[in-house]
Amino acid sequence: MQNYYQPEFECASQDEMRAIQNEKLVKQVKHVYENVEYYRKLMDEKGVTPDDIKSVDDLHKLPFLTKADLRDAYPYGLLGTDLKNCVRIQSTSGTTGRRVVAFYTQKDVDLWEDCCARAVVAAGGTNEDVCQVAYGYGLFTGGPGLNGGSHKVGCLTLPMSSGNTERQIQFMQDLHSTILCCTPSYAAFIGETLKDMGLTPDDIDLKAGIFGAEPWTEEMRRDIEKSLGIKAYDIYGLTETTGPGVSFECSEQTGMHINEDHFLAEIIDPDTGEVLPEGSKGELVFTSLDKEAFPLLRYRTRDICVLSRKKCSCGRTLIKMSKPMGRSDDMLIIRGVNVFPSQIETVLLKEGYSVNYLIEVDRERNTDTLDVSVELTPEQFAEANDIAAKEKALSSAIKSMLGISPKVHLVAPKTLTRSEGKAVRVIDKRKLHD
Ligand code: DLL
Repeated sequence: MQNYYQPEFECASQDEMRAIQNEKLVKQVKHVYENVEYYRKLMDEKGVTPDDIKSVDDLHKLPFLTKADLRDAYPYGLLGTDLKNCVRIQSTSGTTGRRVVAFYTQKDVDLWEDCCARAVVAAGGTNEDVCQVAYGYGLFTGGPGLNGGSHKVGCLTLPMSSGNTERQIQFMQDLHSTILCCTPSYAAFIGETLKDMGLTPDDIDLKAGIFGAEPWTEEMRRDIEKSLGIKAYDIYGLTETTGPGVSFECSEQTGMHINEDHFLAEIIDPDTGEVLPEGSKGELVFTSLDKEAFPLLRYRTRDICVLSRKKCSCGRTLIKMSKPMGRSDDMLIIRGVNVFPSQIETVLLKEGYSVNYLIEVDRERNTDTLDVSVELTPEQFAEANDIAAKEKALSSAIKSMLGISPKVHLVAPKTLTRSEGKAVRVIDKRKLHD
């Protein structure tokens, strides 16, 4: 039987949803125009006024916001309300040189937690569950977001934060956790540690995981599901639009339902900005329909994916987005070929290797080099013979996927650094030289 947290929105007819969106959009554009000088200027430059926006059909008339705008307006330039009405900030780690600081009113926090609660219920959560939140707490949105969602559903919430993996497993056993929330790379590490501790999935009570904040492949999903004995659900979001819960997966596991009563989604051509029809692959753009404190309109995420309104067996009518393949700025161009790290991950897991890998790109004598280090499992290591032949075979499997040959290094177990949050699996040394 399917359960919903807010069926009136999650299962609304398309006409009902459109009416909600139209009404909210008109109000939100006025709110932004009146309160956010930075965006008002962009609208004025484009010659658009709030009166031009009468429904979702007029959305395309509004200007885009980009990460560069966020940098320009940092920290208060995109605030939509008085600072005294704000109760919280969250922020990104800023590892790629950008730091996003997002502001929330109490209402914003409340709606954000509702979005996360929808995800918890879609993963089978009820007030009988014990939900272990092992996303980082603090400025990162993962911990606070899922914590709030889990509370709203009435789960017993374990605010573990990430790290201290053996203790995570001990708590999991002692308190009979049934749902785990963390990044997929940390889930894989927890699965590996469980095994190292001489335990199996039968020794824990987990039934579901809610994993997101980074790209992960279907192959990785299957690995995690096996190592923890669970069903693994994807969850997506970004600090700019609140955090996790912009979209979430249901039992069908064929893409994530976007909470489109709060976030209006478009797909555009990243080069021209042209809005593309449903089913086309392109850059995801979000307009937040309710946010008071940080109300971004037509925000370009740089995430590449596809939208679909195909009927879903779970009964939800919310539009779905495919797993993002990675951000357009994560794409590597190696010897002129476009490479997404997820393509390499797919090959590695298909060939029976682990998710512990590192991609290094460099430039030698004006030619790009691609090195892929892959950790062997203890079993593979114990029976390892003819490593050179195995490296060659893996290199040609990657070549047939990408069209370019990497240098593959099969390395001993536990030699690559494990991740407790978002995994760093790519080092582009070319950027360091520039
Ligand atoms: O990662 C929010 C979040 C926390 C989502 C916990 C899910 C779970 P940021 O740190 O601002 O926010 O990073 C946002 O991470 O633009 C995507 O590129 C990537 N991302 C997030 N979720 C997924 C996912 C959080 N499920 C950026 N699959 C986004 C692929 C994801 N990429």
